[in-house]
This record gives sequence, C-alpha cells and structure tokens, in this order.
Amino acid sequence: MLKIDGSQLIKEFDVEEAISSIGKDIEISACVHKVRKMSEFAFVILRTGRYLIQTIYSPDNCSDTLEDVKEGCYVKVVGTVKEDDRAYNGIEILLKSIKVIAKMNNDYPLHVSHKKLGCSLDVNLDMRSVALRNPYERAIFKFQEGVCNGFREFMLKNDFTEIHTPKIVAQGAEGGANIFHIEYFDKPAFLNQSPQFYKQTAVAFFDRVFEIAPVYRAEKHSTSRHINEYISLDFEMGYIDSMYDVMNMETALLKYIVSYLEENYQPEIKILDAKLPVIDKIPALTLLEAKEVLGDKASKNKLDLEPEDEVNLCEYAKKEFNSEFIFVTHFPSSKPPFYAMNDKKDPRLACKFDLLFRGLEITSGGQRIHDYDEQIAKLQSMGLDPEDFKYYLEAHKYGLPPHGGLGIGLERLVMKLLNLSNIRQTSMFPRDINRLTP
Ligand code: AMO
Repeated sequence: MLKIDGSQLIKEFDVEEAISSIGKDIEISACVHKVRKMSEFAFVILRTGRYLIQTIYSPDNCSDTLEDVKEGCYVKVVGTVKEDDRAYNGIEILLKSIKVIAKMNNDYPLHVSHKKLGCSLDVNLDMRSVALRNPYERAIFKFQEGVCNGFREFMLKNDFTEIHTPKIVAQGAEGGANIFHIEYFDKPAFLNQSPQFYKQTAVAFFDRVFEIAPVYRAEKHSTSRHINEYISLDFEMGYIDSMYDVMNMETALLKYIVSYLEENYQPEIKILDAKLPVIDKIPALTLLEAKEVLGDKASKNKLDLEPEDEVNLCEYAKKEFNSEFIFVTHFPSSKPPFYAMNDKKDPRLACKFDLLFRGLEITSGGQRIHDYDEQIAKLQSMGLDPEDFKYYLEAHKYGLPPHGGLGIGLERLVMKLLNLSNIRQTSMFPRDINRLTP
C-alpha cells in the first residue's frame, strides 16, 4: 500500500539554490516563455513561478529535440548551471534534456513574452488568464503579496490577532447606497462593506486585531479608483488615548511594509521599476486647515475632500514637508461613519482621519465611540434606528475599551506604490459596474 507521510515535497525552483549550483546539474519544471532559434543553438527562456531562466539548447548536448517545444508549453529540463552576467539572475543552464509535460493547444492571443503586453486595459482584463503570464503583469500581484505579508508580519509582531469576519451580513457598516443586496434564503441580506462592527467587537476580547479580506461596495460609476470588490487591510486597537495613536501605528506600519518590500521583493521592484516612498514623519492637517492651505484651489465641497483636493494636498505635502503622504483629520461629525467619536473639544467634528498618498485617499480611520449611550445618541442624531444595530451594540453594552483603527484599500495602496493609473491593474480579477467576468 502507498503511504503518504508528507516528507517528499516537490520543490519549486529556487533561484538562490540555482546560483549556488554553478557547474552542477539541476532539474527545473517550468513554462516555455520564449524560444529564440539561432543557426547552431537556441535560447529557451523558461518561466518559473517567479523567475525567468535562460537555457541554451544545442543538439550536441541535449538528448531531446526542440520539435515540440513551443512558447507556452510546460517542460521538465535537466541541465548544467553556468555563470553568465548577461542572463537573468546571472546564470544560464546548458540543457541536457528537455521533456514536454503539457502541450499548449493554442498560440497566445497576447504578447506574453514581451516586456509589457502593449494591449488596452480592457483586452488585458478580458484575457486575464493569459495576460497574467506576462512577467510584468504577474509581478504586480507578487508585489501585492509582499504588501500583505509586510502588513501581516508587522501586525503579528505588534501583538495584533488575525481574525476572519463574515462577508454576508444583516446590516451594512458604512451607510450610503453603495451596498449589495443579496437574498439569504427567505431573508434580505447584504455583502459587507467593511469588517467594522466585527473588528470593534473583537477589541473587547483580543485588544488588538487585524484582517486581510475582501469587502464589497456597489459603486454605480466607473472610475480609475473604485472597484466593487476590494481587499481591505484592517486593524483595530484598544486602549488608545486618541486617534493619533492609530495614525502613529499606521506610519510605523507603512515604514515596515516599504522596508519589507525592499528586502524581499527586489525582483518585482526591478521588473515594475517601482519607486518606493521614503517615509519619515507624515504631516497632518485638519480638514479646515487643508482647505485653507489650498486656498483658491480648494474644491467647493467644504465638508469633504474631492479627488482634486487629494491631488493638490499631496503636491503641497511634497513641496512643504517632502512627504508623499499627508493625513487629514477632523471631518464633520454629522456625516458617516456613525461609529466615529465626536471631538470632545468641538463636537461638530469627528475624530476621523484619511491618509492621502501620491494624490489618492488610501486609508480612513479614527477613534470610535466605545460608550453605549454615546453610540445610541449618535445613531439617533443621524436618523438611524439603534434596533437595527442590536448585535453591534451588544459590544458597547457589555463594555469596550477606548479604541480606534483603520482600513487601507490594498489595491489603491499597490496602485500608488507602483505609480499605476487604474486600480483595475492591481486587482487580479476586478469587479466593476461593467465587469463580472472573468
Ligand atoms: P472607507 O469606506 O473610507 O472606510 O474605506 C477605507 C479605504 O478603502 C478603500 N476604498 C476602496 N478601494 C477600492 N474601491 C472602492 N470602491 C473603495 N472604497 C474604499 C480606500 C479607503 O480609504 N471601516 C472604514 C475604515 C476604518 O475606519 O477602519 C472604511 O471602510 O482606500
């Protein structure tokens, strides 16, 4: 009988191991990225899960032919590792054998092996399963993995507990019309706009929590900054003195993510030509101050930031403070979210902040109401019925420490870190008003 004990794992190609195997033979399973035939020999470029590797085929060295080896097929090769400064990662492989393990049935409809695809974004998104084989396109998502890993590692190091909250809910957390209605058997239900209620509830028993998960927004317009399903990097922390504790935590978090990327994602940083921000202190202005510094350039909307304000404030922060980030604090307390604590000094303002980066809001956060009566009063002042929030209010009823937190839009953060122009480029299979497939 065959017994599987988990000790015989097949390994993915390890570039470090290959570099340290110069002069030795190695076996690689990979996709054929490109074949360039010369008169006496051929370059066969292989694509592993993360790297491109140059191999050299010559009929004298190799026991197989290249007859069935086409761009897009999958192969298993054995070859000798050679140093070559001109090749990817400084090595090339002299092929001894090359066996096709899976054929391709159709030629690629896109230029997968080009540096960039060179097609429109719509074509790219329509043909995602092919487009993502292009090293530039897929590097965006490897880099995105790095942002999530950096986020998670920082959170765990700082005693936050990872939680998983429901996405099918009975009540939206963020208010407004951008909520998806679904049928939950015989009951109406919604797709959650954020883990807000649950992460606040969890502060009562874990003190500090975080979540990396999808959230849903029924955006009825098509813009370069909105998608209908995005990944929210959320955290919530107890025992804060003010929202400035949350802003400090975010500054340290962003510094950590950038250095984590620099340390672990150099191949992607190179492919994507990413210019990562240098983060020192992040300036903070109140909304009122922000509108004042913008002067004539400020949008007519006095109660919130419009996209042009975000661009202009970032330009101001760069010029005045040499910072690519800027916090804006103290939004009107009459506006959502209803869970934001009112400023004790001026209750017309809420202890809520946004963080802008390279011209775009990437985060909202703030201090929340922890007192039961205060939360009931704020719900009522906004014309909301506390009965509709019965389960959320249980957390307040049985006691919550002073707390606050934030939500970062992963795709927006990655889009800005990479200086891309459309959020859809950073969503592997984006959902927007016109797109439900692939
Ligand atoms: P908010 O609704 O401002 O706050 O969202 C937080 C962050 O999520 C991102 N974001 C989006 N990204 C892509 N497409 C969208 N349609 C979209 N909508 C929002 C933005 C934004 O800054 N619960 C609060 C957070 C908190 O206070 O903890 C919340 O969800 O980057």
